[in-house]
Amino acid sequence: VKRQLTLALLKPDICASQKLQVRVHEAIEAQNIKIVSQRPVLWTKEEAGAFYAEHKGKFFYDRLCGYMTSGPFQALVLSSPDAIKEWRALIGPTHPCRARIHQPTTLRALYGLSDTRNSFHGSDSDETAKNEIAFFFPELSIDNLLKVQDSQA
Ligand code: YYY
Ligand code: MG
Repeated sequence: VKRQLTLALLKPDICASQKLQVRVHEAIEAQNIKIVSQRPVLWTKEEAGAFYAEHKGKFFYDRLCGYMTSGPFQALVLSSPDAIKEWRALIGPTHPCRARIHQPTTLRALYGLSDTRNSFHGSDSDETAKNEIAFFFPELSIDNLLKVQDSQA
């Protein structure tokens, strides 16, 4: 089975609680999604701005960068046959209040706090997944990882 990689972030509010972080890892593994690599991150404003460059100028940009620099968070590389879609399906819609109405079992419905403090990030395409994995894990070779994953699957 061919596997796909995606980049997930467990944002600062999740990582403020060891218990929550463990619960989220369990939810990921319960979907048969593998956690291939993980690392703690603490961002400067500049790093937040570089990652969220596509949102510069939007009304929520400053509060988004403020949130993402408010404390340590966790970056994960996830692997499954359809990792990008599966992880975004597991986290649910961007806005936790909407998630609670329409998709109440998703992670943002369960743990998200507000439009900005929505607890999770997931890459939205193959191209962005590659770039975002390289952003947080520059030492990883994505091609090698995929080869290993495919031979294990
Ligand atoms: O991909 P996703 O995270 O679901 O949403 P995006 O539209 O890419 O926005 C990125 C990020 O920006 C979102 O996770 C929270 C924040 N944000 C916000 O603070 N307020 C909004 N109205 C929309 C997005
Ligand atoms: Mg997005």
